[in-house]
Amino acid sequence: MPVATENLSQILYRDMLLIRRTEEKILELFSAGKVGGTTHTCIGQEANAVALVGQLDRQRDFVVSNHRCHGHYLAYGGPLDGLLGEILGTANGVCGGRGGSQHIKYDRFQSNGVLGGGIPIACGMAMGEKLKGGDGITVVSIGDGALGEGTLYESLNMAALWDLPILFLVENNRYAQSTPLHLGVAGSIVDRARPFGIRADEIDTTDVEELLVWSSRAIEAVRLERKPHWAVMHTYRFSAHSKGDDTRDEDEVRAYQEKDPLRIQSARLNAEQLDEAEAWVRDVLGRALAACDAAGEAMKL
Ligand SMILES: Cc1ncc(C[n+]2csc(CCOP(=O)(O)OP(=O)(O)O)c2C)c(N)n1
Ligand SMILES: [Mg+2]
Repeated sequence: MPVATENLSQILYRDMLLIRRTEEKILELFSAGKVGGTTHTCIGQEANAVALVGQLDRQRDFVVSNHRCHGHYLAYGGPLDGLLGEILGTANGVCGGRGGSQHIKYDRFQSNGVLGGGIPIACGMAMGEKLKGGDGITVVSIGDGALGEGTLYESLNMAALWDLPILFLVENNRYAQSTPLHLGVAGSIVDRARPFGIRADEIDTTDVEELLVWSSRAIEAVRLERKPHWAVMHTYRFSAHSKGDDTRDEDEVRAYQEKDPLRIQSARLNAEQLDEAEAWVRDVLGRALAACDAAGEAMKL
C-alpha cells in the first residue's frame, strides 16, 4: 500500500504510473498473442483520466467511457485484476472475461466501443439521476473522432433542453485512428456546444496538477448547477491508435513526448519518491497478473 505520508503530487504521479505500466504490460501481452480482440491504450493521456475521472465520487457519479477506457477505469477506482482478467479473457475479468478491452462495466462505470455510442446512454443515465433527485453527475468521455457522429448533436440538444447533470469530456488527441484533426473536424471544438446554450471550456496542457484544478471547477459546475458542461482537453497519445496503425510523423510524436505528463510530474518528486511509486506499481501489477493466472480461462459461451 502507498505510504501514509504521501502527498498529492505523489498520489497523482503514482496513479498515472499505474495506468502507464498497466498499458505497457497490455501491449506486451498483446504482442505475445495473449489478448483476444484488439486494445487501445491511452499512453500519453493519463493525466486527463487521473485529473478528472479520479476526482469523481464513486458513491454517486457515473462514467461512460469509450474504446480508450483503461485509464478512465483505473482512475475511477476499478480493480486492476478485473481489468487485466477482462482483457486476457480469464474468469476474474470484471465482466467475466467476455467484454474485452472496450466493453467494461464496473459499478457506476461502463465503456462502449461504438464510437459515439455511449453519449445517448450517458444522457439517459443523467436523466435517471435527475428524476431520482440525486446529486450525482455523469461524465461521458469522447474523442475528436466522435465529433463526426450525429448522435452527439442530438444528445447535446437533449442535455441542454432537459438540464441534464452531465459533463461531456472531449479528449482531443488530434487524431481519429490515423485521420488528423484538420481532415475530419471543421471549425472550433470548444464552440460546438455553445449554440445549445451549454457552458464550454478548454485546456491545453499535460500537467496533471493544472488539469486537476480545471477539472474540479468543471465537475463542481455540473454538480451545483445541474446543467451540462462541455470540457475540452487538448492532448496527445504516444502509442498507436490500436496496434500497427500509426502513420504519424515520428518527429511530431517525439515533440509531444517532451511534454509527457509523467515526466512533468516526476520533476516535482525526489528519487526516493519515484522509486517508491515504481515499486508500488510493480507490486500491484504483479499481484493482479498472478490473480489472472490463478483464475484460469473464462467460461466459454
Ligand atoms: C460507429 C463506429 N465507427 C467506427 C469505429 C472504429 N473506430 C474505433 S476508434 C475510432 C477513432 C476514434 O477516434 P477518436 O474519437 O478521436 O478517439 P481516439 O481513438 O483518438 O481516442 C474509429 C473510427 C467504431 N468503433 N464505431
Ligand atoms: Mg482522437
